[in-house]
Amino acid sequence: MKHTLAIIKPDAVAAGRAGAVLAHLEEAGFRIRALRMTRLNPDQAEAFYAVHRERPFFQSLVSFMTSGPVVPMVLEAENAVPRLREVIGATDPAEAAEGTIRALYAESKERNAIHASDSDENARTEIAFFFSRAELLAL
Ligand code: 3AN
Repeated sequence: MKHTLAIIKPDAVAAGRAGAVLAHLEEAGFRIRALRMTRLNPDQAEAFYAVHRERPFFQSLVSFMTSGPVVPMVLEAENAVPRLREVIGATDPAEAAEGTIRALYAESKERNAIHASDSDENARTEIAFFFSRAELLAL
Protein backbone atom coordinates (compact mmCIF):
# COMPACT_ATOMS: atom_id res chain seq x y z
CA MET A 1 0.00 0.00 0.00
CA LYS A 2 1.46 3.30 -1.13
CA HIS A 3 -0.73 5.70 0.86
CA THR A 4 -1.21 6.66 4.47
CA LEU A 5 -2.89 9.42 6.45
CA ALA A 6 -1.03 11.93 8.61
CA ILE A 7 -2.45 14.77 10.70
CA ILE A 8 -0.36 17.66 11.95
CA LYS A 9 -1.94 18.10 15.38
CA PRO A 10 -3.06 21.38 17.04
CA ASP A 11 0.12 21.71 19.16
CA ALA A 12 2.44 21.74 16.12
CA VAL A 13 0.14 24.05 14.11
CA ALA A 14 -0.14 26.49 17.07
CA ALA A 15 3.65 26.42 17.56
CA GLY A 16 4.16 27.48 13.94
CA ARG A 17 5.75 24.12 13.06
CA ALA A 18 3.33 22.95 10.34
CA GLY A 19 5.74 24.03 7.59
CA ALA A 20 8.72 22.39 9.29
CA VAL A 21 6.78 19.12 9.65
CA LEU A 22 5.73 19.21 5.97
CA ALA A 23 9.32 19.85 4.91
CA HIS A 24 10.50 16.96 7.10
CA LEU A 25 7.95 14.63 5.47
CA GLU A 26 8.97 15.65 1.95
CA GLU A 27 12.66 15.33 2.76
CA ALA A 28 11.92 11.84 4.13
CA GLY A 29 10.65 10.89 0.65
CA PHE A 30 6.88 11.26 0.95
CA ARG A 31 4.82 12.91 -1.76
CA ILE A 32 1.92 15.00 -0.48
CA ARG A 33 -1.13 13.81 -2.47
CA ALA A 34 -3.93 15.66 -0.65
CA LEU A 35 -3.90 18.24 2.14
CA ARG A 36 -6.13 20.71 3.94
CA MET A 37 -6.40 22.74 7.12
CA THR A 38 -9.53 22.19 9.18
CA ARG A 39 -10.79 22.24 12.75
CA LEU A 40 -12.42 19.11 14.13
CA ASN A 41 -15.60 19.37 16.16
CA PRO A 42 -16.05 17.00 19.16
CA ASP A 43 -18.23 14.53 17.19
CA GLN A 44 -15.57 14.27 14.48
CA ALA A 45 -12.70 13.85 16.95
CA GLU A 46 -14.64 11.19 18.90
CA ALA A 47 -15.43 9.31 15.69
CA PHE A 48 -11.84 9.50 14.47
CA TYR A 49 -10.46 8.17 17.79
CA ALA A 50 -13.36 5.72 18.44
CA VAL A 51 -10.89 2.84 19.06
CA HIS A 52 -9.59 4.76 22.11
CA ARG A 53 -13.08 5.40 23.57
CA GLU A 54 -12.42 3.27 26.67
CA ARG A 55 -8.94 4.66 27.38
CA PRO A 56 -8.56 7.01 30.37
CA PHE A 57 -7.11 9.77 28.19
CA PHE A 58 -9.98 9.76 25.64
CA GLN A 59 -11.82 12.94 26.72
CA SER A 60 -8.56 14.82 27.10
CA LEU A 61 -7.45 13.64 23.64
CA VAL A 62 -10.74 14.81 22.10
CA SER A 63 -10.45 18.18 23.82
CA PHE A 64 -6.85 18.58 22.61
CA MET A 65 -7.65 17.52 19.02
CA THR A 66 -10.50 20.07 18.86
CA SER A 67 -8.47 22.90 20.45
CA GLY A 68 -7.27 24.40 17.17
CA PRO A 69 -6.70 23.77 13.49
CA VAL A 70 -5.19 20.52 12.25
CA VAL A 71 -3.65 19.63 8.88
CA PRO A 72 -4.72 16.20 7.61
CA MET A 73 -2.96 14.87 4.50
CA VAL A 74 -2.54 11.82 2.30
CA LEU A 75 1.11 10.82 1.89
CA GLU A 76 2.52 8.53 -0.78
CA ALA A 77 5.65 6.35 -0.60
CA GLU A 78 6.56 2.66 -0.93
CA ASN A 79 5.38 0.92 2.26
CA ALA A 80 3.86 4.22 3.32
CA VAL A 81 2.33 3.06 6.65
CA PRO A 82 5.43 1.50 8.32
CA ARG A 83 7.73 4.06 6.74
CA LEU A 84 5.75 6.98 8.19
CA ARG A 85 5.58 5.35 11.64
CA GLU A 86 9.39 5.19 11.52
CA VAL A 87 9.70 8.86 10.52
CA ILE A 88 7.32 10.13 13.25
CA GLY A 89 8.84 8.11 16.13
CA ALA A 90 7.30 6.68 19.32
CA THR A 91 4.03 8.03 20.82
CA ASP A 92 5.97 9.36 23.84
CA PRO A 93 8.49 11.97 22.62
CA ALA A 94 10.80 10.98 25.48
CA GLU A 95 11.10 7.56 23.80
CA ALA A 96 11.11 8.77 20.18
CA ALA A 97 14.35 8.10 18.26
CA GLU A 98 16.62 11.06 17.59
CA GLY A 99 15.71 13.00 14.46
CA THR A 100 12.09 11.76 14.33
CA ILE A 101 9.26 14.30 14.05
CA ARG A 102 8.05 13.62 17.58
CA ALA A 103 11.58 13.85 19.03
CA LEU A 104 11.91 17.23 17.31
CA TYR A 105 8.43 18.77 17.75
CA ALA A 106 6.26 16.87 20.28
CA GLU A 107 5.63 18.19 23.77
CA SER A 108 4.14 15.12 25.49
CA LYS A 109 2.41 11.76 24.90
CA GLU A 110 -0.81 13.64 24.17
CA ARG A 111 0.52 16.78 22.49
CA ASN A 112 2.71 14.79 20.16
CA ALA A 113 2.70 16.88 16.97
CA ILE A 114 1.53 14.31 14.42
CA HIS A 115 -0.80 11.37 13.88
CA ALA A 116 -0.05 8.55 11.45
CA SER A 117 -2.21 5.55 10.52
CA ASP A 118 -0.97 2.35 12.18
CA SER A 119 -2.12 -0.24 9.60
CA ASP A 120 -3.09 -0.38 5.92
CA GLU A 121 -6.70 -1.03 6.93
CA ASN A 122 -6.78 2.01 9.22
CA ALA A 123 -5.04 4.11 6.56
CA ARG A 124 -7.88 3.35 4.12
CA THR A 125 -10.53 4.24 6.72
CA GLU A 126 -8.72 7.38 7.88
CA ILE A 127 -8.05 8.66 4.33
CA ALA A 128 -11.78 8.23 3.57
CA PHE A 129 -12.63 10.07 6.82
CA PHE A 130 -10.96 13.27 5.58
CA PHE A 131 -10.87 13.11 1.79
CA SER A 132 -13.59 12.33 -0.73
CA ARG A 133 -13.11 9.86 -3.57
CA ALA A 134 -13.53 12.74 -6.01
CA GLU A 135 -10.69 14.71 -4.37
CA LEU A 136 -8.38 11.72 -4.43
CA LEU A 137 -9.22 10.87 -8.07
CA ALA A 138 -8.58 14.45 -9.15
CA LEU A 139 -4.86 14.11 -8.36
P1 3AN B 1 0.03 6.81 18.10
O1 3AN B 1 -0.45 8.21 17.85
O2 3AN B 1 1.52 6.72 18.26
O3 3AN B 1 -0.53 5.82 17.12
P2 3AN B 1 -1.93 5.77 20.00
O4 3AN B 1 -2.75 5.32 18.83
O5 3AN B 1 -1.62 4.79 21.11
O6 3AN B 1 -0.54 6.41 19.54
O7 3AN B 1 -2.66 6.99 20.69
C1 3AN B 1 -3.41 7.91 19.96
C2 3AN B 1 -3.23 9.28 20.55
O8 3AN B 1 -3.69 9.28 21.88
C3 3AN B 1 -1.76 9.71 20.65
N1 3AN B 1 -1.25 10.30 19.44
C4 3AN B 1 -1.78 10.69 21.78
O9 3AN B 1 -2.17 11.99 21.36
C5 3AN B 1 -2.86 10.11 22.69
N2 3AN B 1 -2.29 9.28 23.74
C6 3AN B 1 -1.78 8.04 23.63
N3 3AN B 1 -1.33 7.57 24.80
C7 3AN B 1 -1.56 8.56 25.70
C8 3AN B 1 -1.34 8.71 27.09
N4 3AN B 1 -0.79 7.74 27.81
N5 3AN B 1 -1.71 9.88 27.66
C9 3AN B 1 -2.29 10.86 26.95
N6 3AN B 1 -2.54 10.77 25.63
C10 3AN B 1 -2.17 9.65 25.01
